[in-house]
Amino acid sequence: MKNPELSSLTPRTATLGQIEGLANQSSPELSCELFRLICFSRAFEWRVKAEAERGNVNCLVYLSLGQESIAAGVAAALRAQKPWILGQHRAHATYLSFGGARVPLVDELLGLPGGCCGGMAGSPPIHDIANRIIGHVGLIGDQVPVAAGVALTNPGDQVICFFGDGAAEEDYVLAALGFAATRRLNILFVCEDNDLSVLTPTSVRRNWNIADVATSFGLESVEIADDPWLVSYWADRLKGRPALMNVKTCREIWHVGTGNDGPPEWDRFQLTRETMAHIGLGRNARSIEDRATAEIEELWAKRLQIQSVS
Ligand SMILES: Cc1ncc(C[n+]2csc(CCOP(=O)(O)OP(=O)(O)O)c2C)c(N)n1
Repeated sequence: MKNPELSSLTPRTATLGQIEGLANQSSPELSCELFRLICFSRAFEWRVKAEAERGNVNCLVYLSLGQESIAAGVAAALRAQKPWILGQHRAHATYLSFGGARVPLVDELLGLPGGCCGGMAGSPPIHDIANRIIGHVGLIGDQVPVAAGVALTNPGDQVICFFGDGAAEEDYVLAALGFAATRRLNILFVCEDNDLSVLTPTSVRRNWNIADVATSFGLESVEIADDPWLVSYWADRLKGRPALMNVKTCREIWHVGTGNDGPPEWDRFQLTRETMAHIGLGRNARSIEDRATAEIEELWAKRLQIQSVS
């Protein structure tokens, strides 16, 4: 039972941690890159949804639609450093934003042998070791202690570990945060806080805040909304040391599968489009959207052809 008086959970708003004028002060290159990564992930996800509904994708599908601005923001800030990436089970946007090979991802979802898990696993354990993207294994939050191991054995490399607000409650996740703080591991932990563990809201599950816990361990921590400019700003500032970002976001699609229960609390994509127009990049944004749609069409058409003859 929720007892609001005892709860230190931060209220969910689309403007949490907002920095006035941030998008305006960002370079047009950064803004267009953020928007490009977001549009590519979204076009990919809508295609997965369509192909699942047509019966061409039959595996377990976890969509990150609505949450893709987080991966985009972190990737735009840190991808050039060639970080190690540990994603959660809902990681298409993470995989794509950090340059995971596209064809093996599509093949995985289509059940083709060229898939990154031989076409046998679906969304959860997608990985691309050549690009330092390590797959999730199945226990929620299992990637967090693995991230600590990767950081311990690769000193000097940046490690970025994504996990959900539900995973944040696992004992091994909390232990790994403490270990990272103690050993000063170079890990940026990113909690993709969509407020839901399957269907249960955070306020029913706990009264504590993961950013407070991380701070108490000695990690630098922030709590923000999923504005891509803000995510990018903080990812850049928190790199190179043990740190945590708790990013409030909205899942547009069911926990698993492709249905939805109505509009999300806020529509980050529409807000991002509006910001692009506001900072004078509306025309660029439209052509980025069109290009993403065309790229996805080309990518999927070829693989679907192969699936149909195999
Ligand atoms: C240790 C463990 N407990 C339970 C599950 C079942 N399970 C799979 S996903 C999930 C919810 C995860 O929520 P969260 O970490 O917030 O990520 P989200 O799905 O919201 O992105 C649960 C409980 C599991 N896979 N592993």
